[in-house]
Parts: sequence; structure tokens; C-alpha cells
Amino acid sequence: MAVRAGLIARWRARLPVGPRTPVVTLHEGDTPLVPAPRLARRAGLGPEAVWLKLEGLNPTGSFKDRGMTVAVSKALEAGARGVLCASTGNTAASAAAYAARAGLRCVVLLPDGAVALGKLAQALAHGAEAVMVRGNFDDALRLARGAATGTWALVNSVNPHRIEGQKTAAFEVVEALGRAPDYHFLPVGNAGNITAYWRGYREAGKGRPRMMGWQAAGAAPIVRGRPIPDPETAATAIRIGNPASWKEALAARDESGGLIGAVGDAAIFAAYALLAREEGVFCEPSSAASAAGLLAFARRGGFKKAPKGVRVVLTLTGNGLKDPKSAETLPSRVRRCAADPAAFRRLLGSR
Ligand code: AN7
Repeated sequence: MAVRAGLIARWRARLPVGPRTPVVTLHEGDTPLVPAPRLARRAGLGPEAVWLKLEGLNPTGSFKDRGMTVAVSKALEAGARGVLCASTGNTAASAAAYAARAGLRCVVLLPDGAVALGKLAQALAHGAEAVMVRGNFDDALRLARGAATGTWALVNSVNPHRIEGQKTAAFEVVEALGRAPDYHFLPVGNAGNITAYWRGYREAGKGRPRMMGWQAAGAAPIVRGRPIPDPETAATAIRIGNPASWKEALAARDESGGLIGAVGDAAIFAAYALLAREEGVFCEPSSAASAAGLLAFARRGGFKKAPKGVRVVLTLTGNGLKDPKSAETLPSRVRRCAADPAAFRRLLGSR
């Protein structure tokens, strides 16, 4: 089989597709799993303990493509004329790209003023019709669910085909490590992805990690045990107050012996900077919630009883390039220089 043929080609037998399903693919999946030795050291673990699943290297720059290839293929098979979603940005970018490829209309409902620039640019570039909702993601999802009838297919993660596609990330992790990791850290927003990984690990049948989900402290309904009417965090991808897969996330947590915790924006942005500076990996702020969660868990002694040879995987869900405004808040060093060799030499010599 061709390298990176797309995840339907690769995992067809484990996905809800048949011989008549028209496959809409951008050859998503097969993302790298890279070691993070400096992050591991900061967590008090050995250099081969912590691995990063770089989902930002999918075609539209996030893990959403795994779900979207299946959801849009199934929508086309069912005779849909258009796809519809609410989104904090990445789902919209992915839906727009796959809809463009399938020749379907795409309407995206976005919380007005709370979507990262790159994601909006992607959705518009692919020809999606954007609707800016005066409200948050939860309001937008309510509108989308209410309107998804007839020839409109809803491609949010309440669509079961999304979860099916996204579970393949767990298959890849198991393949890369030879077994499931002991812990899997990931950010939690609408809680589709934690649901998908947990299903994937169970189906892969090579061990079960503790599922370690992380919400932003200002948008942590699962941690607080109640919906948050006005979620707030600069990690806009996970600015969600009433996750659709709440029950499934609790099941993943409890069946795996894991936890769902909260990390503040300061910790999220510190982890975002650390991954970029020390590991050479530029993810978006929401993705860094997994690394912030790892450090918080380690600091409170979570790995005290961890076996030697413990394996920890973090999903970095989206690419840092999606959110240039957040990147501008990172400590940085910029100087101006005349277009003159002597001036530049002087500048190089000074710190
Ligand atoms: C980078 O695009 O909800 O818990 O509408 O974009 O499965 O929702 C995005 C979520 C983590 C949370 N990291 O995953 C959307 C949307 C990134 C994200 C999450 C999202 P879920």
C-alpha cells in the first residue's frame, strides 16, 4: 500500500465503510510519534518515557481530519448535499477542506470573535460559508443540531462517524510503541477525542492506558461537575462549557482509572512555550494543555508509583501556525538593523 494512503485505506476493516462508500480523503493520519526527552526530564521521567503524537501534521493541521474523512465520506454515501458544523475553529477548517474535495456545500457556525485567525482563513479559503454566532461554541452547536435535517449532514463529533475515524490515532500509537502506553494525556473540549482514543485502545487490544484529560480552568465543566455558561480561556479551541460527549468522557476516565483535570491559562501558555523552545514542536495553545497536565500531574507526585519503563503519550492536537496571535505573546527577541554589513556585524556581536 502507498505510504500515507489515508486512514480509510489503512484501517478499512475497522471502520464503518463499505465497498460503495465514496472515499473522501486528503491522506490524513500516519502522524509522527516523537520522543520528548526534555519534557520528560521536567516531569521527572527518563528520556524515553514521553512521546508526542503530532496531530498538527494532518492535512488541515489538526486531528479533526481523522474524523472528517469518515464523516464526509459517509455523508456523501447517504446523499447529503451539504455539511454543517459548529466549531471553535479546527472542525470548521477540516469540514471545509473535505467538503471542498467532495463537492459539497459547507456551512460553519463560529463563536463570534473567539476563533484563531488561521482556522478562519482556512475555512474561508476552502469556500465554507461562515456564520458568526453571537454566543459561544455551545450556543453554536445548539443551532447546528437543530438545523441538521434533510440533506444537511452534521459533522460535529456527535456524528458517530467522527469518533470512528478519530479512534485510528490510538491504533497508530499502539503500532508505534508495540503496545498501549501506560498514560495518555490530551486536551478535552467537546470530549470527542478522549472518547475516540479510549475506544481505539480497547479495540486495539494491546493494553489500556489511563486516560488523562485536561480542560482549561476557565472552561472546565467536567472537572466542576456542571456546565459552565460563560467559558473563558485564551486556548480558544477548548473554550467549551457543555461538552457533547460528557458521559463518554467520564466513562473513559473511570474505566481506565484515569482523571480529568484543569490547568490554568498561565500553565497552558508556559507549556506551549516550553514545547516550542525545548522540543522544537510548535503546537497551538489548546494542545499544550496536555503538556501542562503532564507537568501538573508529575509535580503532585502522580508518577511516584510508575513502573520503570513507563510510557506516556501526549496528543498535540493542532498546529501552532493556526494561531499566530497567540504566538506573538511568546517571549521573543526582535531587533531592527540597517541594510549594512558593519551594522549587522555589530548587532551579532552584541546581546
Ligand atoms: C486543537 O473545532 O471543538 O475534546 O470545534 O481544536 O474532541 O473537542 C476543537 C477541539 C483539542 C478538543 N485541541 O477536542 C472544534 C473543536 C484542539 C481542538 C480540542 C479541539 P475535543
